[in-house]
Amino acid sequence: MVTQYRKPKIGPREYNKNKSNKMRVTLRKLPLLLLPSIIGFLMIILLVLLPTDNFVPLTYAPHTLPQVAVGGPTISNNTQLKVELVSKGLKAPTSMAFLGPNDVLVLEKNKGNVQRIVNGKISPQPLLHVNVATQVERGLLGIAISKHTNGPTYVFLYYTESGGGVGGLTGAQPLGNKLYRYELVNNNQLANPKLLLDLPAIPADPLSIETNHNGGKVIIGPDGNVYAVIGDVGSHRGQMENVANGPPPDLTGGVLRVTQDGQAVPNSPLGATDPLNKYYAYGIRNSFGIDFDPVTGKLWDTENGASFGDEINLVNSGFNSGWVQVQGVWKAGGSPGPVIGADNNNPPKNLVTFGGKGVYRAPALAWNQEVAPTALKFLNSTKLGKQYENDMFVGAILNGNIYHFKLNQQRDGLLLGGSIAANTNVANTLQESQQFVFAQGFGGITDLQVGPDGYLYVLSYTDGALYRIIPSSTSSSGIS
Ligand SMILES: [Ca+2]
Repeated sequence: MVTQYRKPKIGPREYNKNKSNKMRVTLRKLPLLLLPSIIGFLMIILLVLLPTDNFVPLTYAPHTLPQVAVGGPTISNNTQLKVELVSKGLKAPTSMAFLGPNDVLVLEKNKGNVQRIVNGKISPQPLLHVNVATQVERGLLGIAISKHTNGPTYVFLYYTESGGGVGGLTGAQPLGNKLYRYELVNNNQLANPKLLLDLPAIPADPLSIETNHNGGKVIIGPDGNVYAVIGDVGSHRGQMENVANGPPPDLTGGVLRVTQDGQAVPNSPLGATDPLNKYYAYGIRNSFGIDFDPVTGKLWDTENGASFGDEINLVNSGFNSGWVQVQGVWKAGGSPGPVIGADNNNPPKNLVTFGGKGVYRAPALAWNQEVAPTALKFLNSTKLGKQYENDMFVGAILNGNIYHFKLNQQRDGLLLGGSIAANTNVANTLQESQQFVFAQGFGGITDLQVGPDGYLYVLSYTDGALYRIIPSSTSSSGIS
């Protein structure tokens, strides 16, 4: 995904198409000196036209996103499996978490609603509404659930809390990216919000139009702690982004970890001072996907580069992904620089290491051409066939694909083979990663989860739909 707006891509597809011809004719007649201000004005107009509560944006990130395939999404190379629609009618869904069998909570990015879908039907009233800032990647973004036997059921929500407007140029700045813990009360209400993390939501330059890189995925670790990922939040450039003489740790650019009460976890990898003690990993430009390997208990993430350098990473405790100095395996910049980040034994120079505690690791897979990976999920189930058990599935927002990867025997890397493995785990072309496409045709993917039924659930963004992947032999559940 891009660091700065790419003007031709930020508006809805129709808007760009209608405007482009007229713009070309008009612009030719104008003095070149006026161009910057005209372009600036057009960007403001486009921003004003961006997400509102009544409009499903095609711009989760500043890109044009895919529509669902005609005839629906399909499985690529396995006739034993099929895609089934579970529910539709969601607006810009971002994340989901299961309360129980056929009972799932889904977040709507711009409406700020926590919707509950029971047996395929969206409940008449949302379980909760929160006021969110909505521009570009801001919104209601992440959810995780933790049930306690004979105790409370906690629902953790990550969202960009509104400051009274949609933020940025069209209203008040957001109050922050917030991680709250709610309690499910009487099985029909989210109550008793407790603020666990109060994170930046305003760009490094408050007047900047960058409202991206808010991260937002939340997960409960095998240790019972809460993990949340946040990006550089509109180009913050501090120590957590590997700028040694930049601002001190500011809760941007990393995977954060706290207890379910919001406290730092003892023996944190990078240091004991607050807020460094809330970091589990850092050097992350932006991420829309984290999950724990059910076999090793280790964390993995997806990360988004700009126009190049999307990544899948094993995230050890103290992991440094290398941003802002390296993205993918390349020196970061407007285009791929020299390869400086492909060798774990020879990491990029001049990274911030916090006295050697932070450790760079090369991506398990880096894409040269962007797919914008989002959700990452290990299928801890045999319901789709023994051959997929505990394998990694990764969704993408730009092409609506689900990629399927097998891990190596040590489960610290991916079995990539061929030209990718030979080239330091880099897919230089999209064709090279095509062999890993497991399913396609979704309207951009924002989340993948394994249901209590052991099937793989897929949240599709532009068509506002929830699908699941089931054996072809399974009769339709009648859910729609
Ligand atoms: Ca990296």
